[in-house]
Amino acid sequence: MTDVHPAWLPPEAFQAVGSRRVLVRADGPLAETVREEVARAGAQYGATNSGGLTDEGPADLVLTLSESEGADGYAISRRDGVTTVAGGDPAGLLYGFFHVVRLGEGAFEGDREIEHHRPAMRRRMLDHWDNIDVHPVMGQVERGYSGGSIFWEDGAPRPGLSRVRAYGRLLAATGINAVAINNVNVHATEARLLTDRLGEVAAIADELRPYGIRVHLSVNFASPMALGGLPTADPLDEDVRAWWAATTEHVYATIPDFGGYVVKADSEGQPGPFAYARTHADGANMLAEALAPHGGVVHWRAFVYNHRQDWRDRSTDRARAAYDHFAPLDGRFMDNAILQVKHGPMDFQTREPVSPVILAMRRTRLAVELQVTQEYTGQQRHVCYLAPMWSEILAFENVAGAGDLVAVSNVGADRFWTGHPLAQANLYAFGRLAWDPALDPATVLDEWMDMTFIRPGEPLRRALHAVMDGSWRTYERYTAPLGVGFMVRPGHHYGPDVDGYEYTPWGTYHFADRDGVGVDRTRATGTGFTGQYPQPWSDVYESLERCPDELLLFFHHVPYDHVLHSGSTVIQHIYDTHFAGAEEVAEMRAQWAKVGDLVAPDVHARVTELLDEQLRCAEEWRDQVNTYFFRKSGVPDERGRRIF
Ligand code: GCW
Repeated sequence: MTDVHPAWLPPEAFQAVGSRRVLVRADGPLAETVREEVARAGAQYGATNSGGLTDEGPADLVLTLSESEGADGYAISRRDGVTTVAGGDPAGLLYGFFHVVRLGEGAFEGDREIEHHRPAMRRRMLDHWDNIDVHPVMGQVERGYSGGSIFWEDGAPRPGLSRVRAYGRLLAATGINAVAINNVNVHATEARLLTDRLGEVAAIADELRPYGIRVHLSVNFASPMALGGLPTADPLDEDVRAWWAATTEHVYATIPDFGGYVVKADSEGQPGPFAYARTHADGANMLAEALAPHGGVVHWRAFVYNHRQDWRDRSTDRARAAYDHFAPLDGRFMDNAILQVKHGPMDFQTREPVSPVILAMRRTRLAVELQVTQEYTGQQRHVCYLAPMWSEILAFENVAGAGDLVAVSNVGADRFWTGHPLAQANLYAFGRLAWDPALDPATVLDEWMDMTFIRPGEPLRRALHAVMDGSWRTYERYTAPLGVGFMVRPGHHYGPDVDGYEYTPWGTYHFADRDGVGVDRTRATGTGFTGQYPQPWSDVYESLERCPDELLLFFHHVPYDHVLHSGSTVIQHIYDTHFAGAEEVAEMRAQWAKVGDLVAPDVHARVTELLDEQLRCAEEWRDQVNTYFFRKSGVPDERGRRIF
């Protein structure tokens, strides 16, 4: 435990609070947590006669309750030398406390007009794709790049679950209030977390509860058969419904504040309602009904598509699948059934349009799903600060109005939590943007570095911004061009392989030939996917003239000499961005090399090593993509750079 990196909560982050007199006027478990936090900080930094908790005034910081602030909300103000945090409820008190921590000394200076803070999303949730067992292909954490699970080791809960509470604390400091602890691909061992291994879930819930985090569980749709011995999992079968009701009741008897279920059904081989000719509303509502009496919710994933497609069949378009399945069901889901939709229509690519499902389901509760784990964005070997991408997504139409924001966690048993130390910023930023989607990514990065690097001086601050601010766009430049996606090595998805998925059953094609590249998803001549968008997007994406450059090849198949809005041809754009992307990584590496004296040696060494790998990999991407398109098109680089 002592060896684990403190991420954004090093002891120094508590210096300002720890050296003040603090009065906590509230009761209950979360108020107790705040008291413990204050006491811990006070023990470290309190002046002998004034630090830490005080039972009655005078105090420098008063934490109290005020219902008018609403669930999870708080107000912060300062006058006459007293900073006041008023939480709408005990959770709000906790979030208000961490706000004070973020402000540091700033929380105790001058006067402060009252500010009200309320989360935009009611549920701010991380999904772990953790398994108990180590899966032969996927490892223990599916798409995990930070070592094993923080929950399980050697087939059993980790001794003492010691990192789980620290994890909850880190998450609470960003505003996260829900965690699903196991993989949505629910294998045989993990399915039993619902029944005879429920005690393990309860133990994890006990660790997270003090930080206001509810535990959710991924369940297998076929559980009534696999665990209950029933002959069917048909959602309309009475015995199946009774099994779910009884099983769920037992879950709540064990974990009264259990959050609910997460379900991946009829998706990449997972069982689901289609086997019984039932709809996904039937499936989701069955679980919603079992959960409703206990106040739980089901997150039902919309990631349903044909993963055994024939690449020769040009009429099937994977991007269309979720909308085709779910849009007709709008209005048919129960209130506690939340449709969880990946942010894009494909699969967490570096650049995708917002999924039309999110725009279409006006009568269904929605969760938008992001991927903090960097499956397609460099697997935590590359610096790729994702907040700029998420803010673009959240700023689009009604996305920020979804009630829930969910993301696949990037955390594991690694001592830096996230493999790449700088990937901690993605976890931090996810929580902050779920709280307030309008936050500026660079400001969030400042918050993160102020705590993590203890208010760094200008040189380090500038270097971190130089390395991180533009890293998502840099990554985009050296990987698949203009929104076409994939081009990754099949299976593990790291590094380039332009045709790796071209003739596979996965529905992920770029259709490059000697004349051009891109997927025609227009209504006029293509798959008709553009028709799933409301206006104006339906026409914007349909039109070759109006479609944004960065999504051009997602929506259109164009000749290599097609001229972009930028003035460049598609082929020259491919060359230019790939040379630029690799050069930018070299520059990031140079920036980082300069701050060796300003960062803890272990952090500096790990990041340096990873930047070397990022540069190697970016050059490999550059050379494979450029060579591929040069060979296909025969068009030379205008600037005569080396293409192989
Ligand atoms: O991105 C894909 C991943 C799978 C994952 C799936 C999903 C958990 O490659 O590993 O399975 O998405 O989101 O269900």
